[in-house]
Parts: sequence; C-alpha cells; structure tokens
Amino acid sequence: MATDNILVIGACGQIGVELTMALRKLFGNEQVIASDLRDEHPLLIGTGPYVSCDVMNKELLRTIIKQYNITQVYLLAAILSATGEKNPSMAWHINMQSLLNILDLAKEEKLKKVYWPSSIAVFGPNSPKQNTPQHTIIEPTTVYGISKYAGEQWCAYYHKHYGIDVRSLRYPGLISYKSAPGGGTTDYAIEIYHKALSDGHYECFLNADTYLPMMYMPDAIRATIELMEAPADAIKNRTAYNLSAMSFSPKEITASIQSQLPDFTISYKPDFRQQIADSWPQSIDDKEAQQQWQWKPEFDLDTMTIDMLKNLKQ
Ligand code: NAD
Ligand code: AKB
Repeated sequence: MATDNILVIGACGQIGVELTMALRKLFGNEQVIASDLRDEHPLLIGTGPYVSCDVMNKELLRTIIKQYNITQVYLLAAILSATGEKNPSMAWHINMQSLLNILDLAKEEKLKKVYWPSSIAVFGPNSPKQNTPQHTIIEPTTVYGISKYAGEQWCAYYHKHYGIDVRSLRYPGLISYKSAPGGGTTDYAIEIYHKALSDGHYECFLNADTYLPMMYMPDAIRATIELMEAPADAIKNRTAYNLSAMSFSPKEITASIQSQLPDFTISYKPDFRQQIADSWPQSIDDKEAQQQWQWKPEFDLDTMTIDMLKNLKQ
C-alpha cells in the first residue's frame, strides 16, 4: 500500500473530509493529497498535504498528478440534486466535465485506480420503488440523476476501451456530523439532528411518509474503501453498484430521535425537493455488492441516531 499516492478531489465536502481522514489512516498522511476549490476544511488542517484546485482545470490536475506521483484519484467534486435543479446546465457541465477530465488523465497518466461515486438518483419514477434492483428501468428525471447515469456509462466505456480500473457506488443519502452536506434532497436527515439539539423542533422540507434509502457515513466510508481495495477481478460491475443500509421516512427518524429526546417535535412544509424525493426509490437491493465484494452495513436507524446525537452534543 505504501507505494500508492492518492489525490482526493472535493476533499472538503461532506464525504471528502471523512474519506480523506480514513485514507490517511490507511495509506499514511503524506500519501493522501487533499484538494478542493474551497479553503482547507478545519478538520484536515495539519493532517497532510492540501492543494487548491478547480477540477475543471485539466492541465492543473495533470501538474498535481505528476508533482505528487499520484496513482489513485477519488473524484468527489460534484453538484448535488437540489442545487442541480436550480442551475441544470451548470450541474451538467461540472458533473460531466470533471469526470471526463479524470478519466482522460487516468488514461494519459496511467493511473492505477479511479473512484467516482454515483447515486440512487440514477433511478426515476418508472423504476421499481421497493428493493430497486441493480439492473432495471432507470430513466432519471433530475439533472443530477441524468449526469450520474451518463457518468456510470462513461466509467464502463473507459474500462472497456482503455482498461481504466474505475469503480463506483450508488450511494444512498448519507448522514454524518463532521462536515456539512452540500445541497442534496436527503440533507433533511442531517438537519433534523442539529435542530433536535439546538431548537427541539424541526420543520421538514419533505412529507412525513417520504421513504428514502439512507446510510450512516462510517458505513459509506468503509464501503468505499472495501470496494477500492477489492481485487480487480472481483469487480464485475463497471458502471456502479447499488448500495444499501437502511430506509426510513421523516416520521420514522422523528420517532427514533424522540426515543432519545422525548420533547422533540416536527412539522412539515414540503418544497421543490419533495418532487425529487418522490422520483427516487424507497429501498435498494444491493445483492451484487454483497456477493461480489462481501458488502455488509453495520448501522441501522436507531444505532445511527444514538451515535449522531452523542457526537453532535460534544
Ligand atoms: P459536497 O457538496 O459536500 O462536496 C463536494 C465538494 O466538491 C465540495 O467541497 C466543493 O467545494 C467541491 N467542489 C465543487 N466544485 C468543485 C470544483 N469545480 N473543483 C474542485 N472542487 C469542487 O458533496 P458530497 O456529499 O461530499 O458528495 C461527494 C460525491 O458523492 C458527489 O459526487 C455526490 O454526488 C456523491 N454522493 C453523495 C451523497 C450524499 O448523500 N452526500 C449521496 C450520493 C452520492
Ligand atoms: C442528494 O440528495 O442529492 C444526495 C444523493 C442521494 O445523491 N444525497
């Protein structure tokens, strides 16, 4: 492992901060180069190299790759679902061009491995809602989902035609406390914990019975590293794997929080994000990930609630 040098792009985002810290633990602080458009995240300062970089600038990326002898790239920079619907052409441009820049650089600079996340947003209103299978009707209706679906096909294309070892997961909504979420539809399930502690009340932008697939960040980080460390011949899927841990509604997460904070209350005021959530699956079948690289989640709703509240209180 010591021979690998890893570049994390979008390292100051919700996933990037925790993934960078986990990779530094595994590969060594100096081996993992964090990069982002924004200022370095406070939790990353002093833990390893940081470079400021716009992922749209391919030649700057090439310089960084050469300067640090990068062998693996984790590309996390993207525009998420809710922000994407406000500016569809920007979301399409950034989400697609960032991926194509990295896939081309992987080919030109002979990178060993690339990680790029997809999302449950690839599915649309015509996909089966329950236990949505790996291979089924896709037809996304958000620009974010369209860009993720196109991105998955590009990953498979670069693997097939150029032998690029690119791997991907369709993350569900991710819940965490270390770094703020970046403009998604599932962000309510993070805000609710903050508001439960600060105000004792939360006004939710989704309806009470909106079920969505979700996952606690420690499981997502472990899934990402397990996928990337699996032998290449175990990875039969070169688009993106369905990945699952739990599924709940605003009403259910409220009950879980009330088991710890009995006075917590919620009200509902759905906005444009309701339509996005309604177009997505309610639960996911991740058999292929379980069978091909032995994926297994550890957290359910109540164990996550206890851990979130304990850490946010601190
Ligand atoms: P985020 O918005 O929290 O972080 C993205 C980071 O990318 C930010 O720090 C941002 O500053 C950076 N960035 C944006 N534009 C950039 C640019 N041009 N150049 C360099 N950096 C740039 O997002 P996240 O939640 O950490 O998501 C990371 C990836 O995981 C995305 O591809 C997202 O679609 C995917 N994903 C996330 C979730 C989730 O629930 N968080 C679920 C499914 C998929
Ligand atoms: C979003 O809500 O946009 C993300 C996702 C599920 O991809 N959290």
